[in-house]
Amino acid sequence: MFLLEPPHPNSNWNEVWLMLLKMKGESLPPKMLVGLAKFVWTTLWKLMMSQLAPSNKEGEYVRPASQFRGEIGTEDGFPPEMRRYRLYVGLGCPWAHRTLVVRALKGLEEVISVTIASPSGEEGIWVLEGDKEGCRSLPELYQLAQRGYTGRCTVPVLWDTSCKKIVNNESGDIIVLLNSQFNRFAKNPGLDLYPVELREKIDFWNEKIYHGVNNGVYRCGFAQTQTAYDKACDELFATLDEIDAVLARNRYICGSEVTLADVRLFTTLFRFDVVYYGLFKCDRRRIQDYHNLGPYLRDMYQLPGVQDTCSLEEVKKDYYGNLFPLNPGGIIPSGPDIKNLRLPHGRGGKGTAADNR
Ligand SMILES: N[C@@H](CCC(=O)N[C@@H](CS)C(=O)NCC(=O)O)C(=O)O
Repeated sequence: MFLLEPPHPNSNWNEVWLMLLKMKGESLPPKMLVGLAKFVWTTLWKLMMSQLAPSNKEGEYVRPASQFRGEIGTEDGFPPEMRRYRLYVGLGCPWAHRTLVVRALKGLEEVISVTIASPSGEEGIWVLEGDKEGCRSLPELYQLAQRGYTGRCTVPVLWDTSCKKIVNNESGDIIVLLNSQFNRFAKNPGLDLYPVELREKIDFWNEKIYHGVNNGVYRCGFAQTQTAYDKACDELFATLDEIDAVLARNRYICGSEVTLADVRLFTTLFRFDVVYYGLFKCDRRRIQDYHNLGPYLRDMYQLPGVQDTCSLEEVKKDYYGNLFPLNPGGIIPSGPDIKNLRLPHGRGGKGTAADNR
């Protein structure tokens, strides 16, 4: 596309184009072929990465902030009601996956419906099939909620089916709302994943895990310079080592009970050996090789209802099939085998530690 329509008459593309025309039908000398291919591919790669992954001048990935941050149940917020809200999720997405895990743990399947969006490799957007609002894609849904919206159209979305509005599109907020605002209708109202007495500790770990691990794997995979990648990778594995040490003492991050900090960590760990290790170059160590993180991942996977929220095939298809600049051939690897996630985790006997910070 770019070669046929050079973007600027005086640009280097013109020279490339003329050279190609001259060479048509002849074989290129290897040095020229390599030089040409490198120039064309790196230019395209930079162009595509700037769209896929906004970065700062050091080449570090900078995640855009979520735009809809509404509340459920507060005075000026949206009222909690049975079957009023819907979650739009993508099964490959770790942020959306958090919302499905909390919905399952709290027993909110009858209360909050789910629409699954699929990534379109051709259009680079999330598409919807049979959407109840009549939208063909997520950008259409965002436009329905707010005409003229120009930000990114991301999953997850917590949607109000009554007002046709986006309540919230920040997974960190949505899981807090699901944990606390629908207890009247939940099957497991007694399960509190964000108890007041642990909030300080949970927030502390949330911050660390977000920066080092959840967003950390993206900072590795979307880095546009070697220095940016090295920094992200060092931080990622330092954080994983730190968490592994905590999990030697505690069954879960903040003690003996599962909390939102575990949910947030889990959805990244679940994808780690399968996509981040290879595609995002997070390859110093696999999760299953960690003494505690490996069994902990199995423990989380085996919590009631969690397994049903996990689709490794979709994860692989989504990342390897759609992140074109990282995997232009689109080949999806065959492994690894996830049967080991069903093996006994042996973590039931772990106690609580008074302070694991
Ligand atoms: N801050 C958001 C991030 C969500 C996010 O980045 N979702 C990705 C999928 S994994 C997405 O929909 N990306 C589409 C885009 O950026 O255009 C959250 O945690 O909810």
